[in-house]
Amino acid sequence: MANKKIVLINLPPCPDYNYSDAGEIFPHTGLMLAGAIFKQRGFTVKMVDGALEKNYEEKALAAIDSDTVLVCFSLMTIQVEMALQLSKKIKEKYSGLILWGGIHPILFPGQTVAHPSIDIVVTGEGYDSTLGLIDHLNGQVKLEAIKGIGFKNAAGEVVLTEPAQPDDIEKLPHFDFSILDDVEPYLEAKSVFNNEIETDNNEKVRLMPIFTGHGCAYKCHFCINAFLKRKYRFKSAQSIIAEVKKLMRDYGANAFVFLDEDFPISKKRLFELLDLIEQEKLKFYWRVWGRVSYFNDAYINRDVIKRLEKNGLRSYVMGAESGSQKVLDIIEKKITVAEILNSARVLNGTKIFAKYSFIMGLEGEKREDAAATYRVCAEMVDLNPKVHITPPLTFRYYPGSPIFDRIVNKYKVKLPQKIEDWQGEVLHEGFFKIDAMPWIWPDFVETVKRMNQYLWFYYILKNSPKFVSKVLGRLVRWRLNGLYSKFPWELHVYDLYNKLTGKVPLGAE
Ligand code: B12
Repeated sequence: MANKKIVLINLPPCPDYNYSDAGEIFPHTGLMLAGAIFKQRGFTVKMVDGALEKNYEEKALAAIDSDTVLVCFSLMTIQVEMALQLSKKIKEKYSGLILWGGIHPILFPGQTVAHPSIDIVVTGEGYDSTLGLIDHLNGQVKLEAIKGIGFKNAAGEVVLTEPAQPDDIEKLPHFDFSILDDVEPYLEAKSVFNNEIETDNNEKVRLMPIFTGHGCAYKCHFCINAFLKRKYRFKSAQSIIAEVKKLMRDYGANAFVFLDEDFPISKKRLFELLDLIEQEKLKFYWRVWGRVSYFNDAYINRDVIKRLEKNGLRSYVMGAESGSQKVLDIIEKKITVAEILNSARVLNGTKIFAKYSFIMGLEGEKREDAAATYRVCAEMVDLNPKVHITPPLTFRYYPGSPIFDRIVNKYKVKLPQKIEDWQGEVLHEGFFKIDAMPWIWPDFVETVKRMNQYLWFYYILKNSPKFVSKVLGRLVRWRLNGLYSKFPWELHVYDLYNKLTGKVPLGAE
């Protein structure tokens, strides 16, 4: 064999993926990390990316040849259907190993690897398991000696090996973009809001991701990091700056997304990063994820905001989760509604774009709590008309969380027992639909859908100067405050206007 080859396959984010509407696309984190490790150890690595290319199935099949020793997928639950379909096709022509990594195999390793088209699953964090796989591919160890995987033994029985150690972040390589055929399509900073990264001299944004932190220090009840007990580990400011400089030099990048659940949690690192940017007179733009609670006199105060802005911070993404303090406390988010509103207020008028996500249907949530969420969202738009609020998503229950076991047992929910059953109608917003959520109020799905449209409409009205918009704004605010979704005539009028003017409709039927 000339050179051992590994084919990595990233699937489209969902089965009905609309390529023409695609926003930002970054190369897949799990596959990029594994790819960099394989490449460092002498393998030829080829990435096929279904998030970019519609004909990814043909490309993947064409990439798999007689040199190929391993084909890898990494997937969420919503991608099971596509992964199964392609794995079956690959098995028809290729007798080597097919591996599935990512969140779905981690949640359901046994039933996943039981399928005949899947040979290996990665059951936890990937660094140690990837090194073990390399030894296996080099003929040095058997599969049973590799930590953190599942496979079928000679008798066809599923074997899950002992868990791997959590990744040591300093050992994880930075992404190796040379495993991609072409980096250019990933560099374009397409965003719902074109002005997210405001450049000083109107220069074109060339955006690249850098993996700067793994896991999270908080234990919010709803979060996957808490169930997986992923502790927070982070790369140093020095290592980040070295990578920034490399990517600026090699790819002409001028903006970076720091992939990290909570970048500012280490004050020391944040200030070291700022010191380095200033000392080395570096000019680049960046985005981080962080908590709403850091905007206070003792930490990110007015002076620090100015310093961050001057040194290129352009986007700060926050999980706000709920506008109801009761719900925030139940889920142990450890933030207050006042802090959510304050973060929107202090970022108003700066170049730092404030982005938020919310969740609906959390445990204990009542109709009035949901109304509080939309009321707070509207207040945030009042305080900072440029905020970006992702339409609230429905809470998902993952195995490992106490709430999941309680609900499944109490309501005798029948979970899919085979990997083939994790597709189609059983899914809602990317995970298993659990209808038995006792606190969910009537008309939840319909009301949330409609209120999300009204929230978007409110944002548009607030950013529009016309008098009629101000009047309509009051009406829409009234609807959001009270979850009044009946007779949505304003949405229909707005949609009609959009259709007549050729703009993108709101989606109100
Ligand atoms: C980035 C991200 C995305 C990205 C990319 C997805 C991806 N596959 O990476 C995008 C934007 C596409 C995305 C979309 C969605 N996402 Co998302 N997303 C995330 C997020 C925030 C981070 C994932 C990540 O990069 N983690 C860091 C890496 C290092 O960890 P990792 O992926 O687990 O990889 C490690 C191991 O698993 C292993 N590994 C993984 N792959 C491989 C491969 C090989 C070969 C090997 C050896 C090892 C290995 O090694 C890695 C290093 O330790 C997670 C939440 C989270 N905190 O994890 C949600 C999450 C994965 N998303 C989720 C969901 C539901 C979605 C959506 C379906 C729904 C939605 N609206 O949010 C949408 C898609 C719908 C659509 N219409 O587009 C859920 C998935 C739950 C599930 N059961 O599937 C999560 C867990 C969020 C949550 N808490 O609910 N998402």
